[in-house]
Amino acid sequence: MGAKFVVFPELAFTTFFPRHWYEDLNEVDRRFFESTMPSAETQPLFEEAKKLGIGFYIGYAELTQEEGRTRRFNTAILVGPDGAIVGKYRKIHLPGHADHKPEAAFQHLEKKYFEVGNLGFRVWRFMNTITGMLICNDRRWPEAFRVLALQGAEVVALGFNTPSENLSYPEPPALRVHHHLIMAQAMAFQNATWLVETAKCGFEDGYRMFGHSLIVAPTGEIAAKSASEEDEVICFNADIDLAADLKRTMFNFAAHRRPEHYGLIVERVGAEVTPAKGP
Ligand code: CDV
Repeated sequence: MGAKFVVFPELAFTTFFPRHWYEDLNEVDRRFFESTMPSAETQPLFEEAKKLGIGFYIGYAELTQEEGRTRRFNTAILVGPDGAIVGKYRKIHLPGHADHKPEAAFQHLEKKYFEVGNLGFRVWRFMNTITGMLICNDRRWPEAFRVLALQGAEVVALGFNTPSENLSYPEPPALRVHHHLIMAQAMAFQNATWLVETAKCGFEDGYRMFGHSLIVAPTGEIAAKSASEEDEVICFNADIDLAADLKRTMFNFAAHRRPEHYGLIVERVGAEVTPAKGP
């Protein structure tokens, strides 16, 4: 297809293991976490990409010794076409729960297995673009995209794992896909960036993932979308400058943003009812 940059899903080397409860964290580390990147097992991917001159984004479970202790992150890296790791992002919005819910159809234990990422939302000069990284649930939070856009992001890469079934309450899979699509289109347009979102799809461990990998243009239009729940590659020849007019006019942040009125966004976490007094 002539692709120069490939985006793989979140936790691409393993099953989405947070759907399972494990008592023994040593077993989890052994089966699912990477303590070096690349490793003997992952090196062939780096070599093949280098041979083909392809840069890539890939997500994995990262085991690291930092600040004198073992730490676990849900991580993504940006790898240049020369095979060198250019950037690292550790997932900040961790959904789910930390406790065992044996009555549930499956678990979502990201809060048990991972710490909140400690590297912030950053962008890198990468393959003649300015590229930022996010992971899965981050795509539901406008703040994450805006922080990348304020650093000039032209491309946002994001891998995800979203089950077709809602763990918390019954919801038709089509509605879940609808939310995925409207979020992606809105985030790309409002931040005038290209957005590449890559899914796990079909049945993994017997659990269905809704797929719908996307490439969204800064116009908010879907440029490419997977069509099935089978393995697929989607490709688009993106004009990185497509957003230039949008960034000069409607979303000229320097001209139109009013951060003096946005303070609550960083001061307050949960919603509190605080009605205005007076007219
Ligand atoms: N891997 C994820 O972060 N998944 C979440 C949950 C809520 C399904 C998501 O936002 O898609």
